[in-house]
Amino acid sequence: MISSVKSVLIANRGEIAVRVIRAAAELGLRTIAVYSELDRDAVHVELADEAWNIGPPPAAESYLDIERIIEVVQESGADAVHPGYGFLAENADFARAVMDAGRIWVGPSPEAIALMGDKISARRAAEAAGVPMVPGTLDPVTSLDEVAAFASANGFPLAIKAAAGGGGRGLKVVRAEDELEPAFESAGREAQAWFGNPEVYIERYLDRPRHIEAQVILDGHGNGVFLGERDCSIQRRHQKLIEETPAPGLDDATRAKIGEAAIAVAHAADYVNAGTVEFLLDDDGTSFYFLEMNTRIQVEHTITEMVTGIDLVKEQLRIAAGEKLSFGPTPANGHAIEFRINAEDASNNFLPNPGDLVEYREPAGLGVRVDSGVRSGSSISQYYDNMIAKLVVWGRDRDEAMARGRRCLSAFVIRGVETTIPAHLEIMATDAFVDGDYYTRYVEEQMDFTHLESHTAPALPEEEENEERSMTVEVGGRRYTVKFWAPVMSAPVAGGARPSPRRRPPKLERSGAAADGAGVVTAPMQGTIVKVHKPAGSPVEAGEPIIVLEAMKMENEIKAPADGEIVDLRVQPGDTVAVGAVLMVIK
Ligand code: MV4
Repeated sequence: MISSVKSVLIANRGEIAVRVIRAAAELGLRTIAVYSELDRDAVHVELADEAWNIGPPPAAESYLDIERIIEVVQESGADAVHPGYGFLAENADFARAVMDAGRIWVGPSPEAIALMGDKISARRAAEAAGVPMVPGTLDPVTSLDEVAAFASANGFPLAIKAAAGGGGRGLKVVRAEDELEPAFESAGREAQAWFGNPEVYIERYLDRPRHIEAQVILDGHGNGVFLGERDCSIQRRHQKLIEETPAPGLDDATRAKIGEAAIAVAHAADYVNAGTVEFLLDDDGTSFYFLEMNTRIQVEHTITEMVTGIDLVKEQLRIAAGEKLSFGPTPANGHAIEFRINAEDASNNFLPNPGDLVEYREPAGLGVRVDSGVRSGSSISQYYDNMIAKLVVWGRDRDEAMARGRRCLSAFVIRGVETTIPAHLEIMATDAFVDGDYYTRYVEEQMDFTHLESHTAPALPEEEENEERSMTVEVGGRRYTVKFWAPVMSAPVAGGARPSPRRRPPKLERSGAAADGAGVVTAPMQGTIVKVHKPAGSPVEAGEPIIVLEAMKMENEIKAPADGEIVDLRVQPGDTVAVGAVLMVIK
C-alpha cells in the first residue's frame, strides 16, 4: 500500500500487539515490536520482524517509558507508531512526541485525545454537536452549594465524576441528601490523588441503563462511517466480560440516531482514525445519552470486524498514511459475541490468578476467532493485564452465535490458572442473557459465582530461569559479541525438593546428588538419549559418565551424582526426554 509508511512500531504487548502485527504484515509493512525483560520470549516478539528491549518488567519502566520508546522509534527507523490500547494509547504527550520525531502517529490528533480525555470538555463538544446528554454540568463544580442546587433541581440519584476520570474510575453515586457533602469532598480529593486533577462534574445518575458504544472511523478527507454499536453491559467492577453486536433489541431507528450522534461528536473533535463513542441507553430502549469518547482502538473492536468484514486495524494504518476510507456504510451481517478470557478466579470474587499456562488449546471452527498473545507454556504475569485471550464467535443470528459461544467456551483448554470461562458459561445460561434483557449492573446485582469450582491448579513446573550468556558471531565478515538468554543448566535435587529459582543452581556434574548419597537423576534439558554406558544394576562412582544426552546439537554427559548402584534405569538410546524427566536412580 502506502508509499509513506513502510514500517510500524507497535508500542504494546500481548494480544493487541499480535493483532496489530498481523494487520501490518498483511499490508506489507515491516513490523517492529518492543518488549520488557519479562516478555523476551512473548508471541508478539516472535511474530514481529524485529524486536527491541525497552526495559524491566514494571510497565512504568518499559511500556510506559515514552523516552525509551521514542529512542527505539528513532534507532529502528520506524515510519509509524501504533499504540494499541491501554499503556500510552490515549496519552496526548506520547502522540505529540511521535509526531515531533517526524513519525506517523496511528491514532487521532493529540488535540482530539486531550479534548476527549477531559470529560468536561468532551461533554461540551458533544453539547455543541447537539447530541443528547444526561442532564449535568458543563463546567467543573467547585462548591457544595452548586451540587446541592443541582440535586434540588434534578433529584437523586446523581453522579459525581472526575473530569480526568473515565471508564468507571472516579465515579461516585449519591442517593440521598446526607451523602452529598462527604461524597463531594472525597470525590475532589480522590480525583486529585488519582489523576492529578481535582476537577469534578455532576450528572443525573441512571440506575439501570445499558452500555451501548458506537464504532466510528474517519479519514483525513472528511469522510466518516458509523460501523454499528456494541452492547457492553455484561461487566463487573467496570471490567467488561462479554460484548455483543448488534445490541439485542435495539431498533433500527434508534441505531441510526446513535450512529448520527456518534459521527457528530467525532466531527466536533476534528477526529480522525478509529474511535468509540459511549452512550447510556435508558430502559425505554430508545433514549440514549452521550457518556464519553474513547480515542483508541478498543479491546472489543473484534466483534465489529466479525459482522462487517472490515479490518479496523488495517484501516487505521491506511488512514494514518493519508488514504481515504475504502468503504461506506456497512450494515452488520449476522451477530458476534466476544468473551474475555482472563486469568481470574470467578469463585473467589474474580481474584487475579496469574501463573503459567501448563496447557493451552484454543477452540476453532466456522465463525470462531481467538485473539491471544500466549501459547502453551506462556506466563500470565501479575505485572500486566491478566487477559489471556478473546474468544470471538460469529453466527448468522444471535442464537447461532450463542450456541457457538457455548461450544467454544467448553472446548477451550487452559490449565495452570483459573479463568473466567466458567463464569461465562454461567452467564450464558441465564434467561437474562438468552433473552438479551440485561443492564450494566446485572452481573453484580443478580449473579453469584461463589459455587463455581476452583480447580486447585496442578503443581506448576518450576519457573524456568534464564541466564545471560554471550557468544561471538560473525555477520558479513564482521565480528560481534552478542548476548543471549538460555535456561540455566540445572536439574532438580533428589527427594522432590526443588531448587529455589533464586539460588545458584548446582553444577551439572553434581546434579541429582543428595545428602545421603542417593539420587534421582533427571534430564537437565529436553533432548535425545544417544548412549547409555552402563546397564542397570552396575556399581558406579561419583562423577562417572553414565548417559549421553544430545540437545541442541551438543552432547551432554550425564554423570553419576554419587557412589552407588544404578537401581533404576529408565531410558535407552533413541528415547527423547523432556526437561526434568527421570533418567535413572542411583542408590
Ligand atoms: C453513568 C452511569 C449512570 N448515569 N453516568 C461507568 C463507566 C463510565 N464510562 C461511566 N459510567 C457510568 N456512568 C450516569 N449519569 C452508569 C455508569 C456505569 C456504567 C457505564 C458503562 C458500563 C458499565 C457501568 C457500570 C456501572 C455504572
